Amino acid sequence: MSEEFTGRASAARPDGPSRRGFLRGAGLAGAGLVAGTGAARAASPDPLITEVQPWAQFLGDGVDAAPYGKPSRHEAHVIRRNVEWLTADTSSSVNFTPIHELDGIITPNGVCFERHHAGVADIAPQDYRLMINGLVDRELVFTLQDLLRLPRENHVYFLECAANSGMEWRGAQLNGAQFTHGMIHNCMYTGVTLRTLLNEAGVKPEGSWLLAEGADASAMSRSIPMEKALDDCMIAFKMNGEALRPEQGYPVRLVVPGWEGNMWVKWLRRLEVGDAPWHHREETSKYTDLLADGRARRFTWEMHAKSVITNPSPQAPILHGHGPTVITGLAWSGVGKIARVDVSLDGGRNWQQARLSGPSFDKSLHRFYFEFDWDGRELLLQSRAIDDAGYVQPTKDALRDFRGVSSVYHNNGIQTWHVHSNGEAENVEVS
Ligand SMILES: Nc1nc2c(c(=O)[nH]1)N[C@H]1C(S)=C(S)[C@@H](COP(=O)(O)O)O[C@H]1N2
Ligand SMILES: [Mo]
Repeated sequence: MSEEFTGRASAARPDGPSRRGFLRGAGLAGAGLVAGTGAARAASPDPLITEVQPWAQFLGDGVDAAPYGKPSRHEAHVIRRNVEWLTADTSSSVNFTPIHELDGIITPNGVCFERHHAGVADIAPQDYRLMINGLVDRELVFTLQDLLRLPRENHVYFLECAANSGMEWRGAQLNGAQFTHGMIHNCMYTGVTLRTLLNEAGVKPEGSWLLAEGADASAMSRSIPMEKALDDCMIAFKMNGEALRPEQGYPVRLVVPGWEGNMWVKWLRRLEVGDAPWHHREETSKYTDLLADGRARRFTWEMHAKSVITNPSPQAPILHGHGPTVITGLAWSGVGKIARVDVSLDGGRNWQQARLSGPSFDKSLHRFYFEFDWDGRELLLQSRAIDDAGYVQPTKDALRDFRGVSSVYHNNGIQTWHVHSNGEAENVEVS
């Protein structure tokens, strides 16, 4: 067996690396660098380097300790959180993704925000059925096994609740990116396109709308235009490689790329083809946008380009003091890809282009970084997303001019964090 697997038992070796030896090594490595960022400190005596630590003196957990792994116990604060006063009851409520603790573009399954209207339905895979009826040549019922016989696709998409940032319409309210922007997650979905499914049933020529219905007590019936259904919608049974979580609609949910979250029907049980949008139920008809003049917009399905700086932010202050500092955040558009993200340190007066890193998929989160040397100055941090259709994320005031402040939904205005000289950040607005 290799040293790698047997080395632990002799970890408390008396001949461990001496401090002198280690520092010499560090010096050599340092000499190879042309110019550092200045992010590291100069080597100096530190027991965490020079002393053998407990985790190297004893054997750790074996391979049977965690058959399904969990994050390090030191990451126990990285959890979904809800806002108690927001809803009367947790089964018709929402919690928020801890976006200020994540990086890259994929949301880990255990922290994908949840939005339920009647709690989580518990469905055994053998009891799962999906029916297709209405204006079709053949009304069909699929079991999960039936669905697994159809050609599959993989796609990474964000799901944003239309109410994300909805509490911010009248002014800065919730102090944390998790709460202002955390009704979003981004997963790789494995499933079958609606095109494939509907072809099995054969849509009649007059079939122009699709009603999607969930198996939970809320049913969450949603009307989707056939054009969208046949374009890029899919049913998914896997997220990020594993079965959907119960919270996300196990065993099957609808994926409606780029469109507001409420259409992504979970615990999907029926697709009915019709020739008009269905009458929306009372409790769901509130998915409209009230305009400044009192009229309402309906069927505002697309999620427009938006971004937020996740670090620093109120729950994630700058802890390392002055010097090299990484600003990072997320940008997305329900229309396509993100072409560019700009960052402002002074409340939108001056903008500099941020660096996108990681895969750039259609209707997916994009990760951006902006590195700079912080001198301790107070900052008014903002980010501005521009998508590949040329749409520029608006300021909150520009949105209000058009939409008023009576809306709850579709607030994609530019977020401002006021970073104080001690590194703490606060949700504010600038005009
Ligand atoms: N069956 C069913 N589907 C549903 C809901 C629901 O309550 N029941 N909530 C919708 C809403 S409003 C949103 S924003 C998304 C949330 O998906 P998530 O829980 O995976 O975050 O699911 C949608 N699909
Ligand atoms: Mo939602």
